[in-house]
Amino acid sequence: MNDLFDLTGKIALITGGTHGIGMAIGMVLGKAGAKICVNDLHDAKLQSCKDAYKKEGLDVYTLKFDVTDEKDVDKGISEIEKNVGTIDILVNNAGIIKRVPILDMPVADYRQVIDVDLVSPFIVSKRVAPKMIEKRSGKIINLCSMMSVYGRNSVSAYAAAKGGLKLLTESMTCEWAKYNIQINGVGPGYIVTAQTGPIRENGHPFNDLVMTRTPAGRWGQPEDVGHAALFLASKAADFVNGQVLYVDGGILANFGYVKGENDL
Ligand code: NAP
Ligand code: GCO
Repeated sequence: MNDLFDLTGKIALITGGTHGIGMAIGMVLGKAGAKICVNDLHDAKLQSCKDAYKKEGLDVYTLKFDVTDEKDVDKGISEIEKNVGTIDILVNNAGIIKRVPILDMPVADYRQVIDVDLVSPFIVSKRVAPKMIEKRSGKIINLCSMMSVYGRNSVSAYAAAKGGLKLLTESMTCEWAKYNIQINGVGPGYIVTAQTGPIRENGHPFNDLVMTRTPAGRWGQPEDVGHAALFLASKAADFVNGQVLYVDGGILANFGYVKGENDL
């Protein structure tokens, strides 16, 4: 049974994985036996990521490249192929959010979010997939969101990107599933990371909303998402194609539930 989740011999790239959800996914896959590679934009973050892995008794190959820059991605992935090997598991995790109402949002900011959250999974997957096709084996996991299916005020670019990413996941599946590549999304709910720092502060109305509307009654932890990613990266998911697995404590399943108000 445990063999189903054993990733020994597999090489995984987690984009933007130096902290938060990406780091948790990398550590979970690393503990399952995979060799983990992580990229980011900043040397200091790559170094602190290395230290964190070491503390857990794990090894990580880190390198700097920008996922929105096709040439940089090509150079970075060539370096991984040369020094580590070909990528078996790609986790398109790098992402940004800008919480600005539409009327106040400069077009350049809108474009930047689309570039990181929607264009970069296209760039990185397009670079990695040919070797997976050759090997007739591979897993691609795209970090989607509840905003892949719902809008919310002030996050228009993010929602447009994550909605698009869900459909890019489906389109990749249509083109590549026949090569035994499984492409799926994981859709975190509200998770404790730097990205949600500003809306988690005590007394912030959004914190109250998450706490009262999430049936599980808590924010998610990055490891919650890591465990779902392990399933999608494993043999156990070899016939799971083009899905988004939501890891949200039930908030998407919930219509109008407010803790205390309609508990029977
Ligand atoms: P995070 O803590 O902000 O981490 C995002 C990572 O992406 C950072 O390491 C960041 O690097 C990296 N990154 C951004 N732009 C990049 C670029 N151009 N090239 C390379 N790396 C880049 O976010 P998180 O909360 O862990 O989220 C991870 C993913 O899950 C994102 O796609 C996010 O949208 C998604 N998600 C998060 C939540 C949540 O509640 N937290 C919910 C749903 C979906 P730097 O730190 O160096 O800038
Ligand atoms: C927000 C949040 C979300 C989450 C997540 C939800 O402002 O609504 O930051 O966008 O990060 O993507 O699934």
